[in-house]
Amino acid sequence: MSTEAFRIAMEVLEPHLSAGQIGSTGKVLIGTVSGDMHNLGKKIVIDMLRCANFNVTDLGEDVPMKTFIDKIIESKPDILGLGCYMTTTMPEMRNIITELKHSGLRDSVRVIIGGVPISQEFADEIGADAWGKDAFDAVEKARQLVTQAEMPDEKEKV
Ligand code: B12
Repeated sequence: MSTEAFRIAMEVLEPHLSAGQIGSTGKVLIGTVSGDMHNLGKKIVIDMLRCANFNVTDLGEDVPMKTFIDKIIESKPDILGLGCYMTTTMPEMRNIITELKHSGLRDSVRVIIGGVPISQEFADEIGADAWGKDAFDAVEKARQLVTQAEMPDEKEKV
């Protein structure tokens, strides 16, 4: 219920929050991994990213790995956001990062992950670039990832 209240408020606020902002902070492709239908947390993250002037494309829920790969090739995002909300769907995040490497795409996109069972430890384990603890943290980390991509010499873990 609180997520729905947040979203209804954001529909009113968003046009005002982004008014006057020029250009985009960065392009984000985001989705909930295959087998997982949860989306409330992801929606909050998307709203907050949009308020921070990120151009966000939401691929939805239960997104097949192939769709993530095809959309990365098609739209060349700066950041790939993966949401996962059950321990049973966590392995899919590792599969996607492995597939990015096999497809030669890993260096072209920064990967940020989040969701109830996700931790910094898990992000490190599967080779993600960042973990977003909550929506505020997600925006902060996304900003840092875009800055890193623009200044690769300054790359350090976020
Ligand atoms: C609401 C809910 C549902 C709703 C989902 C509605 C919706 N539209 O999403 C419904 C009722 C449909 C549902 C269904 C199921 N659920 Co459910 N669900 C929950 C519940 C109660 C809350 C999740 C939630 O929305 N939290 C609120 C949001 C705002 O928080 P959040 O997701 O953590 O998001 C924040 C951060 O994680 C972060 N974040 C989130 N996404 C992202 C993404 C990125 C990229 C980044 C950087 C950050 C980030 O920022 C967000 C905002 O601060 C949790 C229990 C819990 N307390 O977490 C169980 C829970 C996740 N569900 C669970 C289960 C088992 C199921 C079902 C399988 C139940 C069933 N037997 O059918 C199905 C799933 C079906 C499927 N294939 O997906 C289990 C998972 C257990 C596990 N193995 O890990 C949980 C943990 C409950 C439990 N304790 O058993 N569920």
